Formats: sequence, structure tokens, C-alpha cells
Amino acid sequence: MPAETERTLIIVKPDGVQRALVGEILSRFERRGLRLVGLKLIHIDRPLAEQHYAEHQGKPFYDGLIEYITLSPVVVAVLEGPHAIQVVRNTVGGTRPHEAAPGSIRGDFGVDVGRNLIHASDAPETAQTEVALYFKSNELLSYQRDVDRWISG
Ligand code: IDP
Ligand code: MG
Repeated sequence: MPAETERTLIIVKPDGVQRALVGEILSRFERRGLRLVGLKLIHIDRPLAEQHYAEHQGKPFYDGLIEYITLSPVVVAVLEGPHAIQVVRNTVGGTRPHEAAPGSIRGDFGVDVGRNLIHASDAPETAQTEVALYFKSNELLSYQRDVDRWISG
């Protein structure tokens, strides 16, 4: 029986867009087997940044984090597939790029936690909240691809 399908949110952060890594990053998730169900380019404003990173308020890096995520446009996407939340977190790699595994996005393209290229939801509850923060339900498309039966069985 196919594994349970999940949806999760990713954000290609301002450094990912500025360094022209959007295609490379999205491509890694496509090649992994995940399906894009939502995608857009936006500029995150301060209120949205504060909502997104509410759990980090009061931490020493908070002000810098809010500045970073609002510096320039980002690409937000919702990815769907079996175990999507964990699959995406593993593909993204550890928070600190200098410690992230080679082969992961952060481990291949980053060196500094202050510019770690990408956000990904970390659990089912946060995935649900974060998807709803960036996408209206009619912006998320449900569909099947012919290849899906070769990705999950
Ligand atoms: P995650 O993005 O891997 O889930 P979190 O611990 O949730 O990592 O932190 C959220 C974001 O805050 C990180 O992706 C990174 O951009 C930033 N951040 C976390 N720790 C530090 C730090 O020590 N210095 C600067 N920025 C940090
Ligand atoms: Mg996090």
C-alpha cells in the first residue's frame, strides 16, 4: 500500500533567489519524487515574517532573521508526496550549512547559518499552519502524474 501522502511548505530564501538557485533547489525536490502543488514568488513583509518566525521571538538571532527573510523576494512552494515533511527536511539538510551533510541543499550550497538558503516545515502541525499562512486553498492544486506509480507503490 502506498505510504501516507503529506504536504509541506518550503521557502527559497532571499539568498537562494539572489544566487539564482531557485531552479536547482526546486529540481532537487522534483527529482526526489515530490509533486509541486503550490508555487509563487513573493516579497515577505515584516508582519508576515514575524508571524512565520514567532517561535524564535526573543532569541539572539531573531532581528537578523527577520531582516534576512524580508531582504528580497522569495519563492514559496508546497510539495506533496509520501513522507513529504521528513523527505524535504532531509533534502534540505541541517540548519547550519557548515555542519549540513554534503548532498543536502544547505550542505552543497551554503556555509553560514545566517544565509542557509531555504526554509522547510518541521512537523505535521507546522506544515499545516505554514501552508495556510502562504496559500489560499484554491491556490493548491490536486492532481496525479503518470510517473507517480513509479515513485510510490
Ligand atoms: P531550521 O530552518 O533548520 O528549521 P530553526 O532552528 O527553526 O532552523 O531556525 C530558523 C532559522 O533561523 C534558520 O533557518 C536560520 O535562518 C535562522 N537561525 C537559526 N539559528 C541561527 C543562529 O544561530 N544564527 C543566525 N541565524 C540562525
Ligand atoms: Mg525551523
